[in-house]
Amino acid sequence: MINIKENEHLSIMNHSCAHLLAQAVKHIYPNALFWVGPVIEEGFYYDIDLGDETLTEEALEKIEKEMKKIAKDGKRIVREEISKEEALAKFANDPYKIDLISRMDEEETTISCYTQGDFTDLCRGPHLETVKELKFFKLIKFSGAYWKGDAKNKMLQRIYGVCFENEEDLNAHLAELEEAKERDHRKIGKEQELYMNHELVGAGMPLWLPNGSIIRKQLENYIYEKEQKLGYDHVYTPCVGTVDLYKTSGHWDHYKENMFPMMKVDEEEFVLRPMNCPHHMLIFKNKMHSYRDLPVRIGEFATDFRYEASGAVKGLERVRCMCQNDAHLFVTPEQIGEEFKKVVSLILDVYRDFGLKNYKFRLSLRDPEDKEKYFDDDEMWNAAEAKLREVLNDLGVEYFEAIGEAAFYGPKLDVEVKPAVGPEVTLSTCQLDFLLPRRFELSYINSKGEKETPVVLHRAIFGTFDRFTAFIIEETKGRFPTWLSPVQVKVIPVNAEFQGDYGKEIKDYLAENGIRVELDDRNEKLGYRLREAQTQKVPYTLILGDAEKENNTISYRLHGEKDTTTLPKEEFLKMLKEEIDSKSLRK
Ligand code: TSB
Ligand code: ZN
Repeated sequence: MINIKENEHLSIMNHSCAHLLAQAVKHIYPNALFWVGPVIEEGFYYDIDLGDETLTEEALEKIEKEMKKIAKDGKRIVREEISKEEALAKFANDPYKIDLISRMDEEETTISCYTQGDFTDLCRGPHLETVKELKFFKLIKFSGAYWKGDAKNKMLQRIYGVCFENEEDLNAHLAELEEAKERDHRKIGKEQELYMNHELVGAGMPLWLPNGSIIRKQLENYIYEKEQKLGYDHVYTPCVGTVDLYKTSGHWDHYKENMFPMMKVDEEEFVLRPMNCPHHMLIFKNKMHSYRDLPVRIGEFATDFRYEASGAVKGLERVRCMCQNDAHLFVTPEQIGEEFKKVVSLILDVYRDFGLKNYKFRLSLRDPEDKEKYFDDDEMWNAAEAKLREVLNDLGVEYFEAIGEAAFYGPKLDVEVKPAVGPEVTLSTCQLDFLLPRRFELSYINSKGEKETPVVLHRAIFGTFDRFTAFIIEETKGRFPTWLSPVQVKVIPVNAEFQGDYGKEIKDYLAENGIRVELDDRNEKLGYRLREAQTQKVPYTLILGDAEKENNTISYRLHGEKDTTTLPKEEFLKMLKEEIDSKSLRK
């Protein structure tokens, strides 16, 4: 998809189109007041106070029509510069503009306004010469947006739109948006009954339905097996901790705004945990360690709670209750490189298994100029950062560096992915930490018999099962590989009266052999039942008629194909098992 913000001319166009939108809104809703209307990657939006009015699809169409009319009329867009006092006087009746103007820099003595016909807006510009150039635009959607993004403030109406230079570009963009909507995990999640939300449980607290739970269990088994082979020790720990635990870790001071509030039980003060590191630190500390035991790798599928803004919560991708595929690796300083390499190799391995290609590695380093922001140990930082780079180069991994993006406690590597809808998010992460082991006073005995502090690597390969599932749904468009599919085979007797028993026999045969199979022997037309299996994206559909029944065979059709193949049931099972065991990807 074209990134409007990165294209200078399209940016200007979209910005002018935002003004056009505001002008049209003002014609229809004379009392409307305007907050900000920035250009974004996907076009533009404008946040508008419509008083008690709320928008509808019809209203959006009406606004778009008015925009076309104004554009055709073709007024020039005129820039004017005024002083701060003049601006305050000009917009005296507009609390939003007053807010903007009064916060402008004292040095900013002149303020620019842009006028087109009967509409003037405060704006830095630049803009097009005339609204006539705005021909190929579309209003996309609207939503509520709190003023300044703060839930304590008034809810404004946000209208999104996009503008292009020609019709083809606009149509191509609209088609891409349509496609993105189709693969949005929230849509597929509903269609395929993967998860649900309920207001009685709460925002950002998904309930995994049986189909989604099958996928999650497969993911758990898959990564558990990999981690076992790599020497991880899995544990179970409570999803609460005392406030003191999080004071010791430093989260209480530095992460509190992302946490659910404290609750008191008897004399103890608890929090729902936002991270599992403190628990794992205590497990490490539970016994003495020698350098010979290191690395110690403590893994857990751990439930965490984070206070994400209500506006940011999104399907399975950004939740308030999540399950991390977490581990903390305790290493000697000399082992950092080798252990980091194992983590990156595991990430690559997993992404290969899932056929994922659309991702980027981001290496977050400290800004050497800004020492205040980072844990003070130059030597440690320099050595660690050099090591991480070296590993990535050794593995031939492409990555980009984000200077100044490291955490206070160490550099990190993240994997960034782009969801169907919305901005990029982090999936996998591997974070070096020099500080937490000190805060918990962890130690091991080194080869000279002295006490030394280990370094910790925090890592989550899937990130969370929640976010990874969201991403897999969107990448596969709900056509999961057979090993992940909630239903792997659908058995359809052509006519339940004649082949119903045979259908049941085949279903039982496959089920007994560990295949997830459903029988559709409803009294519905064959075509109807086949179409339903298609919509459910079941990998294999078995069609059983008289010939199959007589010869003890099955005829299968792969999802999305018309041809059928006939095989003895044993051969079909063997083929299917091989495909599942090897975790083959769908073609
Ligand atoms: C890796 N302490 C480390 C851990 O040891 C940690 O918590 N890191 S994290 O904050 O980056 O979170 C790990 C991963 O969880 C992220 O990379 C991201 O993929 C996922 N994640 C974070 N917030 C959310 C959320 N609100 N919803 C779903 N997944 C999330
Ligand atoms: Zn951690």
